[in-house]
Amino acid sequence: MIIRKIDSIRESDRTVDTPNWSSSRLLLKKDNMGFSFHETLVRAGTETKIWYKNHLEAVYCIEGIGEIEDLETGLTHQIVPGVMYALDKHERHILRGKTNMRMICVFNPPCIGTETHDKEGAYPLLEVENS
Ligand code: 9YT
Repeated sequence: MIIRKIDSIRESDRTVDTPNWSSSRLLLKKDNMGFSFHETLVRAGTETKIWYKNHLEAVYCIEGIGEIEDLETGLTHQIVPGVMYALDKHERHILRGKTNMRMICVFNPPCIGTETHDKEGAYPLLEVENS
């Protein structure tokens, strides 16, 4: 069994910090669960264009208000606590934080630890565990 507290990883190499968001990765590939499990804090007033072409992601909002614009359909969905979205078709999207938001995110295949968005808004498929 794995027990891990968010406070113990916020200042560690399991946390990736960017101007728009910070992601603390509670479970990574090396934890051998078949997925990675993150707490993502999205900052108020930010807009992030994302395309997880190599991953599936499910996101569950537990705090804050924002929206996701699906660039495949042109539809925009409000994100509030209790709303989940799943990018089951690798949809390109824009995530906007109206307030600070706290989201729980699951990635398949699992992240290995250091991934941050490339110029397409994607994470590469990394093979080597480096954290
Ligand atoms: C919601 C979202 O995709 N934000 C970017 C960070 C990502 N969730 C992560 O790596 O935890």
